[in-house]
Amino acid sequence: MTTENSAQSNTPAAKRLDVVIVGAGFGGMYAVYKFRQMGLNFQAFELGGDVGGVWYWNRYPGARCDLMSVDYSYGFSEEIQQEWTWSEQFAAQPEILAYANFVADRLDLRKHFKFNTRVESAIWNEEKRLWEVTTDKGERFEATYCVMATGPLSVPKDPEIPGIEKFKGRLLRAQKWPHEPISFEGKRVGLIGTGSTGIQIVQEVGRQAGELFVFQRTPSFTLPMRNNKLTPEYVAEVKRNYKGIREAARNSPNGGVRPVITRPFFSVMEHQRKQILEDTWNQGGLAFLGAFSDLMQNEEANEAVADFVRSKIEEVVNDKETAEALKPRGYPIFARRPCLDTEYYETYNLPTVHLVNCLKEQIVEITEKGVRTESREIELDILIFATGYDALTGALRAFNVVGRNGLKIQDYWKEGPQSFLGLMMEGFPNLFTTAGANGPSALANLITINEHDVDWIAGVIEHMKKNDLATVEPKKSAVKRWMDIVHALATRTLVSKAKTWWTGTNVQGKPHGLTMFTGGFNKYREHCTAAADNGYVDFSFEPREERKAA
Ligand code: N01
Repeated sequence: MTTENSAQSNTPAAKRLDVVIVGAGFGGMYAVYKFRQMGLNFQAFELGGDVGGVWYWNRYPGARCDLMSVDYSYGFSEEIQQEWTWSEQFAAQPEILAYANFVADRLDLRKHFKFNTRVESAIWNEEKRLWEVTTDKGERFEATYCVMATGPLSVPKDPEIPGIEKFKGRLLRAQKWPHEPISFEGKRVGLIGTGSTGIQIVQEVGRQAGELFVFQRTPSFTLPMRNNKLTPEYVAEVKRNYKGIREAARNSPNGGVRPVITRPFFSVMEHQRKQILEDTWNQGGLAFLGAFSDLMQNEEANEAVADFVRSKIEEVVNDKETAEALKPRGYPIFARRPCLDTEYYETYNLPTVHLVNCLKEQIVEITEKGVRTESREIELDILIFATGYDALTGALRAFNVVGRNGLKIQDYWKEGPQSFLGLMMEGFPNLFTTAGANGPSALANLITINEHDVDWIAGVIEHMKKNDLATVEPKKSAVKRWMDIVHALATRTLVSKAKTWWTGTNVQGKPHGLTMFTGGFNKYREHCTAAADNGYVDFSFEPREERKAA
């Protein structure tokens, strides 16, 4: 199908499509593949210059995924998983981006994307029962369906510190890192932010820079990654067993293969607890996170584990004051996303690496020369922001998404994101989100979630085609029921007790609260499967015929 509309004016004619897809991360790429298999007429858009999503943008030194590479990869294609070989247990950004490119080439996906293109608005046209989509290139599209594969972490957030524009040195943002190599040699470098991103930068740049000043407000808990190269024997074994590995991932709470421990903390004796913590700490990776079953419910157990990690910091960091400042306190361990590091704490033993404890010495402003705190001005050649994202809701709220009766997404989400299953919203017919704000989202493997969500969306589209249906949207009652589940589960976990992007507290003026589904990916999948298997009773559909007759 091609053009119609406005032949005479300057406004370009809208191209008619079945589906518009926004985003070329792992969700958008798989959507393109899936919809092409289904024979749909679609167009995909991406603001970046190529595929990869967050891995396209986040090229900062040390960027690495802390899910195992064999898990953090597509399961839908036997060819892809047999042909691609991971080199490390935890892959670094260049390898993950190379993987995204490999998939795009192998499946010939790139031709379906318009890159360097921002979708500016998606507005529901009630009369035509279509989404009207415009881009910053002045193009217009009309699509039956919209799939927003915009990702939970795609809108970077600068710190709320005055004077950023005054800085005369080089300002770098981790989430929009330049494509050319940056030399830190002999430079005075400042870094603001000590979440997963900041931690990865410290351990890398700390070893390169003339001097590194780490401006830390809230210390994070971080665990040893103990990364290793994958041997050919291990790779061969994995490739033989991918079918089982993917099946296990789809049935696991985190969407990856990790043993699920049922042992509560206080069910074993104190010396055994200590031994288990030591063993899992030495094992590395996410083993420590899964040492006991009740760490996110039992505050006393959580505090004991937090104490164990604090004792490890003390063992490693030579300077007592620095060690003390690095010890996280005042929130449960794992309530901020745990990081996996490689000699992060050891970096602070270098004479050139300095921790600036912003809880004692607040940042006042950014100046021409560097950063001014309450007690001094620190002169810098390079200043890096690793200050996180307007996460989960930021991407959709950043453009003009307008549903039925002029309902804006910003208004619908005024009190926080709401949806049915994180996939669809009442009042926004035929619009889907992948890895949405009310699904397991950032709490599980995002590739597993994205594949699942695209498959589920494809199921709805097939159902509508088969039954000659024009629109779908969840019923108000279904949205309410889902959000009740999400909120009830949120009260049972200690995750709600920290100020993080998970709870929206990192962005001024954003509604606070844990809106992700904390019941685990496997349970989420059960809910989604049931919503389809029960004949989509939680959705309202409009038949194609009815409107024709009216
Ligand atoms: O962002 P964050 P991130 N003055 O929001 C600080 C994924 N990820 O980019 O907590 C001083 O966690 C802020 O301090 P505070 C992963 O899901 C994965 O690091 O507000 N500091 C905090 O320390 C992760 O959770 C991987 O007190 C200021 C930091 O900036 C998510 O991305 C790697 C400040 C922001 O931390 C986001 O992580 C990297 C100010 N004015 C990222 N404003 C892996 O897979 C903010 N901060 C390994």
